Amino acid sequence: MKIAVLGGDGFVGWPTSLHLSDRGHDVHIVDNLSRRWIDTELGVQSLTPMDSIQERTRIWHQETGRRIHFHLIDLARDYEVLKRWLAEERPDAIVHFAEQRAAPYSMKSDRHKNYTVNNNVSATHNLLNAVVETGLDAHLVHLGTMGVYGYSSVGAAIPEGYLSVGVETLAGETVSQEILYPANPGSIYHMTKCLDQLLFQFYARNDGVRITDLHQGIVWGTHTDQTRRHAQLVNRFDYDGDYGTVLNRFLIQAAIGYPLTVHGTGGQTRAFIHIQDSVRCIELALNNPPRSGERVKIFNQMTETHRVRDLAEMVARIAGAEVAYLPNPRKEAAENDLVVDNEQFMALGLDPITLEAGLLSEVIEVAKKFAYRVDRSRIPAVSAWTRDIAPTVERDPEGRRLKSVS
Ligand code: NAD
Ligand code: USQ
Repeated sequence: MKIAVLGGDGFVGWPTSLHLSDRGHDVHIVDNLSRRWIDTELGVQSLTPMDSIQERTRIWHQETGRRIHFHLIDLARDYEVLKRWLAEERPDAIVHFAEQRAAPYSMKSDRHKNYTVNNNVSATHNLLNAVVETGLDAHLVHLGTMGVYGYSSVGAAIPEGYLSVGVETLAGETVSQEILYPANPGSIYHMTKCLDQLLFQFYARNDGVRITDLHQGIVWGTHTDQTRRHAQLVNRFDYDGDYGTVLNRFLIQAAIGYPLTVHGTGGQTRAFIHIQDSVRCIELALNNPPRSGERVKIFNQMTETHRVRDLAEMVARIAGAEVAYLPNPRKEAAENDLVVDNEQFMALGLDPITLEAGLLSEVIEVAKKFAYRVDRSRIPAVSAWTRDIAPTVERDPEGRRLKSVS
């Protein structure tokens, strides 16, 4: 298949592009490199030294003989360029990663809220609009989030996208309907993914666009089979307070002897998936497209759930680290249970990689190798969800006073 990977320079997009290219697909990365600019804005860098996208694709060609093409397009702002590109290239499938994906970054200031909404919603709408306008019958696979549901399972497993409800009619009968599971976003970023869902619902029904939405949990790990092949194919690895996600942050913190930064009681339960499984799931989704006219196909892309404090304790045990319980910069439930249905990927043959000491240690080893690149002052999470919360998060676990960057 000819596959466009939008956002293919990012943490999940890069290993996905390599995996699909390795499987023999003709891969075209479209990216505006905004994530690299955000590193510059925040004064941080990936823990791993990342080469330019052109250099990365050159090394991939040198190692495998396969070509991955790169196209510099801003999906949110260059609608006409995107439309022309789709009309000329006519991909069979499109994988859409190209959004601002950090919840803390989206809550940093009014400017960051505006940027996240404008970038994410316009990128998704421009894409759908251009697919219809160019008459393309490409299967669109979007990376959504578990966060569209909120994180409470109210005593029942969270289903894959849709919920059966009984509606009482005027005649007193109960009619059953399937609706999108009620959206309950916890940040501006997560809210944009809820808005994306409505855009997908509309375009699937109105124009017959074939869409799969993957409601993904928190991705952990760094290497996949393909990124291991050459030092310059290494994946990006975020550790800072805005883009680093919880388990990867704990592993890096353990590697450099920084107390593990648990927010609040650590009673938050979240869904997780290893980066290798994430790329496998995307391939499975690409191989199982919906028909035109079918409703949006929704998968829960996660393999296990864990409580944050349990993860911290596990990492502390493996690596001999300390755990710091800190004021929570976010507005979120202090404790929650989470049970999630992921039957569809299991039925398609996913054999999950679950958390185990060996894999966690592998990530700690990568982190130790690049520990010299860590700026410890960028570890604390200082983007507060509200003005009331901000003053409570101004000290880091090492007791230093902090100032939020905006
Ligand atoms: P990332 O920030 O590393 O990658 C996103 C890529 O998209 C970047 O290369 C960026 O430059 C590009 N991009 C952003 N806006 C763009 C635009 N307007 N035009 C063109 N390119 C643009 O993020 P990631 O961690 O790889 O996540 C990829 C997707 O998966 C996101 O949509 C995210 O919401 C979703 N997701 C990620 C995780 C996770 O734990 N990382 C979990 C669940 C879902
Ligand atoms: N947390 C800590 N300590 C830290 C960092 C985070 O206790 O140092 C806590 C947070 O308060 C939160 C939980 O860990 O309760 C998860 O935070 P996170 O930053 O790992 O994940 P989140 O903000 O939800 O976002 C990430 C990705 C996002 C994706 C989402 C999937 O950045 O793109 O959509 O995971 S999910 O969480 O399932 O919605």
